[in-house]
Amino acid sequence: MATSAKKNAGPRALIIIPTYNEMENLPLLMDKIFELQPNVHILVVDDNSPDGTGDFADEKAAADVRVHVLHREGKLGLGTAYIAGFKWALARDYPRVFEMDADFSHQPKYLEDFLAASDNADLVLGCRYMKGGGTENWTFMRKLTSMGGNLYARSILGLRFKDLTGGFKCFRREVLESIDLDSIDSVGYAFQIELTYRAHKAGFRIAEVPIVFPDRERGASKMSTKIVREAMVNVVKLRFK
Ligand SMILES: Nc1nc2c(ncn2[C@@H]2O[C@H](COP(=O)(O)OP(=O)(O)OP(=O)(O)O)[C@@H](O)[C@H]2O)c(=O)[nH]1
Ligand SMILES: [Mg+2]
Repeated sequence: MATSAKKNAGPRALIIIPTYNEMENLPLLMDKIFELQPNVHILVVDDNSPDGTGDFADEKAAADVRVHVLHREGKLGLGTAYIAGFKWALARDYPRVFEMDADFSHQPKYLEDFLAASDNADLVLGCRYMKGGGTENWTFMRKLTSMGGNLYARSILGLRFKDLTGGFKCFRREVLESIDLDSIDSVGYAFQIELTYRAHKAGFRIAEVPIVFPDRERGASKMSTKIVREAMVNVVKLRFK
């Protein structure tokens, strides 16, 4: 059948990678992704990285039709970078949309597991806190913050998913279409929690796949205590919205 053949010929997914100073990681990451998943597209959302990450992404895009770039004026935060990426994706034909960090904490080898799980789920979450998942090289404090944050969000929001703060996710486009993206105001971990909560509230099927999450080896972290505080406040706000 001509229509289904045409449908199958398109890319399997768009992978959105927000970047701020990821020159040490992005070239390696893109190569690895395409080595394992030649039939995906990548959208880099770069916030005018001083280290030239955006220029590198432009060069890649000029040479490879699978690569796309969104430039923003300055460091505007992870949440809004994803929202800009989601809108870009929805204006095109991608059946699935990934969120993925540039720093190899989200390992490309798991992409296939997400794609397989998304045959029977509308949203797939990469989960560190189930059999087969985990974290590597985390300090005790980091573990405590992450596990505590998850427990806190799960109990306040009444969700059964084990990893709500992770940012390695695969959405079917219908989920993103159903969410009023402009009404999301969280930026950090709260952004991840809010998207999953909204998908759950809207009745979408959510699955978790185990991932091992190594700490970043190259480049600098952009995580801050402000983001942890925002998550604590916004989870309560979400519950009563
Ligand atoms: N476009 C854009 N990307 C960002 C911004 N902040 C962070 N990122 C990117 O978002 C991803 C996650 O940021 P990280 O610094 O790794 O944050 P994290 O994973 O919570 O912290 P670490 O585990 O310490 O690395 C990376 O690809 C960053 O380059 C931002 O303001 N704008
Ligand atoms: Mg990271």
